[in-house]
Amino acid sequence: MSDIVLITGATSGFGKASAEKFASNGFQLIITGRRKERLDEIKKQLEEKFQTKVLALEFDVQDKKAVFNAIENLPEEWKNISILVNNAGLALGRDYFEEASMDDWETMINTNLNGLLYVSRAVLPYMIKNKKGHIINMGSVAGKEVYEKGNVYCASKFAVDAISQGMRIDLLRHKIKVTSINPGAAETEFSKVRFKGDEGMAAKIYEGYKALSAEDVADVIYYCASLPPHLCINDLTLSCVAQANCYYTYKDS
Ligand code: NDP
Ligand code: 8X3
Repeated sequence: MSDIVLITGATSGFGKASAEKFASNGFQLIITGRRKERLDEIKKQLEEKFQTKVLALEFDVQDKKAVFNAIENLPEEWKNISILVNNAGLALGRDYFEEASMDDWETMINTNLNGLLYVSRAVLPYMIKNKKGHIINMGSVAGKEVYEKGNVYCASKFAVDAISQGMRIDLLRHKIKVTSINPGAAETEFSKVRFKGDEGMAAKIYEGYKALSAEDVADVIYYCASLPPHLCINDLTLSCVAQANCYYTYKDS
């Protein structure tokens, strides 16, 4: 039987590209997201292209009940999840602290932090039972350095960093690997979501340099997931060659 990987936020960006990468390497996939039509389309494409099995689960990671309902009631043959990619997440707005929307703050905390906690807790019993598992959390360079107007998005990713460290310690006795992956700027739907559909503002973020692609990040996720059982990349930061950190990106004028 093939290994099963569960990827949250598989309707776009890193999650979608990772689904393709794992499917092309013979994994069975559980893909999740809120946009059902996209999930169904991706499931169909992956099954046709890679002759693998794909289960699509539609839920909002902020909704604790929905998360547990979906994962606890998986069909028996889908319960042996060996890899969890906690990828679903977003930034909303890029505003000074005193001007930012508190609703946006709550959505980021509820998605990037609480969502990751709920999905992890729901999946972990299967991994603990099998004494085998790998949790890959999507952090960010924004979880390593705080930039102007990044306030709560950065805080949510610093929290992912802390939770990854905590999980790694507490799950040692179950032989479960925990990896935190921290990409720099990558051209996905991320900025379109952050700027609430303003395509012009989103495009500006990636002007004058070649940002990471979703496929670049998926390759790194897959690399971390495909190492020998005794070897774990705990924490990995990557960026395009034009970006040194959150503050320095070399752009063509
Ligand atoms: P995209 O916007 O392209 O994809 C985000 C994914 O998350 C979508 O599939 C979306 O699915 C899902 N998602 C968002 N909110 C929820 C929710 N409440 N419940 C379930 N699913 C949700 O962005 P990226 O691929 O770029 O981002 C993926 C992760 O990587 C995020 O955690 C982001 O913070 C992080 N990141 C992104 C970087 C970048 O520059 N792009 C750099 C560093 C980290 P749907 O809308 O269907 O629910
Ligand atoms: C996304 C990267 O630099 O826009 O996490 O915060 S950044």
